[in-house]
Amino acid sequence: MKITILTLFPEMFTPLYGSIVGRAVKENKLQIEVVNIRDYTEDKHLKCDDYPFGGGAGMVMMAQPIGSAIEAVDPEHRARRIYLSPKGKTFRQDMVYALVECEHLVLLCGHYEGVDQRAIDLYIDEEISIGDYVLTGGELPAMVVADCVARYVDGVLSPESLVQESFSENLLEYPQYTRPVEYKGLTVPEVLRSGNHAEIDKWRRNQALKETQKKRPDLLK
Ligand code: 4G3
Repeated sequence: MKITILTLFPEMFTPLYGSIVGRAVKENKLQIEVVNIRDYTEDKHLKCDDYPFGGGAGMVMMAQPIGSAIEAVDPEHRARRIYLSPKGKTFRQDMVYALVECEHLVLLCGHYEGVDQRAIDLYIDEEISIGDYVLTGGELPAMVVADCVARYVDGVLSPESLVQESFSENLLEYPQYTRPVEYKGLTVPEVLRSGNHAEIDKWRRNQALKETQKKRPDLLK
């Protein structure tokens, strides 16, 4: 799978090469291509944004550099082209399962007050928001989407952890403990040290249900 990120701030993506995503890239399980939109401007001063028609605060990213960048990275429109924006459909785990089936994802990061609508109308398949808040740019949302998708690329996570995750679908996680058995007077629940795996599974499922009922009752409806 290949993920192309289009941005005016390519240096913001260096952290992506650390950790688990970076390992997948090194092992050639995942390709990540970060492209500077500015490299595609036809403006002699390399300008990529301009004042909004109709007036108002802030700047709008121009359609031309974005259009040329997308035509360069996905000339035959084989990729799923996604724009990260506060107006998008709220990102959820079920969307990750669909996106991981795509051979090529193009993630467009907007800045300023957004992007000329014609770039979206002409080039974008889907608008995604990672949640109901506004950031200075779409870079952090693009990293969130790339990280979520990378976890499902073959060989990035162990099959066991993904199976575990699908079993506990739509429930919050049960509490986890590691050594020592006692820390500041708090002890690890006896059942987890019993070696009785049927009882352990039962306890965990019950904890997950209780946790969900308390913190996210909406998930049980
Ligand atoms: C477009 C995405 C982009 C219009 C982008 C601001 C939050 C999200 C931007 C606009 C973003 C999100 C850049 N902020 N919730 N900022 O996914 O007004």
